[in-house]
Amino acid sequence: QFDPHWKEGRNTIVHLFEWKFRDIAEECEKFLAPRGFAGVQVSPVTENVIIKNRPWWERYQPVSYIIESRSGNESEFAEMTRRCNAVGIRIYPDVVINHMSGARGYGLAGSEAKTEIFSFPAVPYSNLDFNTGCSINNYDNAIEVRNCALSGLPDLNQGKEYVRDKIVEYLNRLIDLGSAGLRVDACKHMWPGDLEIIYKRLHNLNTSHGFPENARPFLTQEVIDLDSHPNGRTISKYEYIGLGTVTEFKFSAEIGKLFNGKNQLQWTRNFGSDWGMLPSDRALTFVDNHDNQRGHGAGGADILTYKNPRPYKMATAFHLAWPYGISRIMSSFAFDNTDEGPPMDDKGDIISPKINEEGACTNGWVCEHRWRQIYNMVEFKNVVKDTPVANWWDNTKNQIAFSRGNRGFIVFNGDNFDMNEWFTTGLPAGIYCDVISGSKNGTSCTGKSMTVFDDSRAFVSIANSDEDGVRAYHIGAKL
Ligand code: ARE
Ligand code: CA
Repeated sequence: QFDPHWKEGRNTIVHLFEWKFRDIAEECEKFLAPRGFAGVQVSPVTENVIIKNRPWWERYQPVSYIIESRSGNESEFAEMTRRCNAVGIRIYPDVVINHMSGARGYGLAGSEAKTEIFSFPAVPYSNLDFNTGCSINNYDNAIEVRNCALSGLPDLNQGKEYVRDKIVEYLNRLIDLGSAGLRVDACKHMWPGDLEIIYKRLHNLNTSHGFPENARPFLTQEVIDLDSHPNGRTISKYEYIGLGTVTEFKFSAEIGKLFNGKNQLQWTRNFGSDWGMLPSDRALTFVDNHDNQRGHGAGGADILTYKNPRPYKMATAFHLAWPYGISRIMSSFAFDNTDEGPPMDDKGDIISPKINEEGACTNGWVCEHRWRQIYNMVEFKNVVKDTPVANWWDNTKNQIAFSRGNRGFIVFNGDNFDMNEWFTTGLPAGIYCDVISGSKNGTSCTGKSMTVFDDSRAFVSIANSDEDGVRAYHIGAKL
C-alpha cells in the first residue's frame, strides 16, 4: 500500500481535476506517457448529488456507489484504465467513504438521497448505518472529529460490519477495473483501526492490467495536519502512516512560504523530515491541491497556485528537483470564485480541454502539467533518479544551487536582485540546455544554454527580469 506501482523510469502523479475519463485516456497516450509522467489522480467517480450551478464540490457528496459522474460511466472508466495502463500510466481514483451526500436530491444515475431520514436506497444505507446527532466543531476532540458530521455530511459508521462490506465491495470494484490505488478522502474523520480492516480486505491489483502478482493497491490518505507531533493531542498524520501514504500538507504550506518570500531558500538545505514532515516514502507531496488552491482545506494565503505563475513554477521546480516525497502535480481549470465548477455547457456537461499549437490547454482549462517548465522538470526527476544532492551553494539569502549527483544541476534566484555566479555543477564537461527557458530540440536548445568546463565549473546568471527565476540542466539535455 506504499508503492505507487510506477513504471520504471517514470515519476509524478498528475491530478487531472474534473477531467472526463475519455479525455484522460487520450492524455495518457498522447502526453503523459511520452513525457515520463507516472500516474493520474481522478476526481471521485461515484454517482453524486446534483447541486444547483454544479459546483466542483458536488462530487464529494455521494448518493450511491454506481460509477456514473460527469467524468463518465463504468465502461468509460474501464476503458480509461485499460488504455492508460497499456502505456504505463497508473490510475488512482479519489474515494469518498467517510460520508454520503448532505444535500437532498438525486444523482446522475437517478438514485435518491433522502437525507432527512439518512436513507440512500441505491447502496442501500439506512439511518442505522450512520453516526447521527452531532457535527464537528472542535478539532481537538478526536471522537467528535471521527464520529460526527463534517460540514453537515451524513457520517457513515465504519465500525459497522455492514458499512465496511459496502465500502470494500465498492473499492474492490475500482481495483478489479484496473486502478493502481486510491486517494482516500477525509481520513482524519475515520478511525485508523476501521480503515485498517477495510484496507486489509482490498483485492490485489488486477494482473490482466499488467500488475505483478500480489501487488497491493497504493493508498494515499487525505489527512490535513500542519503542525501535530507524533504523540500530540490532536489527530496526527503519524497515526496513518502505518496504513498507507499520507498527504503532506506541511510541504504545501512550507514551499509556499519559501517561494512567496516569507521564508528564505537558504534554509531548504535539509528540507524534508527535519522540518516536521513525514518520512519521504510516506509523504504525498504537492505545491497546491484542489482544495487549498481555492481557500478550502488548509494553508490559507501561503499556498501558491497557477494564479502566481513565476513563484509557482519555481516552487514546482524545487518540488521535482529535491529528493523528497511522492510527487503530485495539480492540473486545474481556471476559476474566479471558489465554488465554480469545471468548464461546462448549458446542460452542465463538462467541456473537454482543447490543445493549441503550442501544446497548451484552452477552453477554460489551465493544465499546469502541460507547462514546459513543469513537464521538463518531470523529465529532470526521471533523469536524476536515486542520485544524492551534492554541490550545495547558497548566498545566505534566497539564491541556491545544487546538483543531483553528476546527472543534474539546478539554480534558483529568489532574491530581488540579479544573480551572476560561478558554480561547481557536478556535471561532465559540455554544453547543456536549460530545460526551464526552453527544451533540447535535436542538437540545439530553444532556451538558454550553459557551458560546463573540464573542472565541472560553469557560469550562470538569472536576472530578476527573466521570465523564470530558475534554471535546470541535466545530462538528458546535453547538446
Ligand atoms: C459543501 C459546502 C458546505 C456544506 C456541505 C454539505 O461547501 O457548506 O455544508 O457541502 O452540504 C468539499 C468542499 C466542501 C464541500 C464538500 C461536500 O471542500 O466545501 O462542502 O466537498 O460537497 C477538512 C477535512 C478535509 C476536507 C477539508 C475541505 O478534514 O478532509 O475540510 N477535504 C476533503 C476534500 C474536499 C471535500 C471533503 C473532504 C469532503 O479534499 O474537497 O470537501 O468530502 C483545518 C483542519 C482540517 C480541515 C480544515 C478545513 O485545517 O485541520 O482537517 O479540513 O481545517 O475545515
Ligand atoms: Ca466519520
